[in-house]
Amino acid sequence: MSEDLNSVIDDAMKEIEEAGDAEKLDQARVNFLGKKGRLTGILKGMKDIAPEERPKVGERVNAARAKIEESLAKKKQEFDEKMLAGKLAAEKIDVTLPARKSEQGHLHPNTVALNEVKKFFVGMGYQVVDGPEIEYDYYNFEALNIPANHPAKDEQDTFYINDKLLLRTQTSSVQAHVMEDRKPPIKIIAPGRVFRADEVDATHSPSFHQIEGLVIDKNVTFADLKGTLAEFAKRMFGEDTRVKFRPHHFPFTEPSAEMDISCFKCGGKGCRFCKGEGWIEILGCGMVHPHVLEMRGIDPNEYQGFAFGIGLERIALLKYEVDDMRLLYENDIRFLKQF
Ligand code: 2NL
Repeated sequence: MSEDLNSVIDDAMKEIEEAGDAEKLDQARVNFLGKKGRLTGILKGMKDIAPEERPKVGERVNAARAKIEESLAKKKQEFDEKMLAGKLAAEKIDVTLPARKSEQGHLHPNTVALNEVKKFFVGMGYQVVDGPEIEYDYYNFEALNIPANHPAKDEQDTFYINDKLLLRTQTSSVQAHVMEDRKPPIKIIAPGRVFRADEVDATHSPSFHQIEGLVIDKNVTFADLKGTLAEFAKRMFGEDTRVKFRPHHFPFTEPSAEMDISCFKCGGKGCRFCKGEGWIEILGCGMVHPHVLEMRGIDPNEYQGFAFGIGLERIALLKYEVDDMRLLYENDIRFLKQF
């Protein structure tokens, strides 16, 4: 009997030691401690042992069971530790690796150009003002001295919502509000989206952006307008940029002009970019019409003003030498990324 028990322990130790994985280890447990296991067999054989021997044998069998259980537990822990180590190794993160870059968005060329324009005018002491895109007919046209029979008012050119409301065709409407709400001195720019019933082509879109400027104070002259816009042109297109003012007509300014800049590609000699002209038109401007001031309750004998309107897309296209406005609206990231 004692021989038998010792050999069971030895066999158990050997089998546990040699178990290569958790499954084999469990098999060893079943082989020795399971219902039909060898140790269980010995326990079952206790009934054949003399009663006075039983406590002693029982004690030895229990000790054997404890030894086998301990050995099983130890081996199991070894497996658990090995498995954890393997898992940790597999999930290891190298925190010293460079981060994977995520695809970043990009400022639209319009936004880049607008930021630059804003920076210039804010630096000159202008305030940036905002206003509604849906506007009263009155503020978009009449307040700006655009008479009822003016061609710009035609339904062909303007998106009307009803008799009184429309989508603003220029941001002067914002300035008309400001002149009503505030007393001079006024020094503002009004950037924003405007709408015209135009067909889409390389230079037209039913929705585009304008930046209009307005200065009203005592003793404001055309020289102030010229100096301001010449400086603006230099900042936007380079220090060597020269400007030229050509007489023009706008209902809301008198006198009115269009401003050209010397071609920044050829310096004025004439090239493909300026279509051989040497000059590129960039904005419209003028002295605020006395009638416009009067309508807003500003005395034209006391105050004068100058105003200008710049097409933002035009500036962006020129700056980035893009020849088709449609590219600005397609939101093709391959195009936008270049700026
Ligand atoms: C253009 C012409 C211009 C103005 C806009 C203006 C605004 C007020 C009073 C007087 Cl409140 N004038 N704005 C003046 C001259 C020209 O824009 O061709 N823009 C692209």
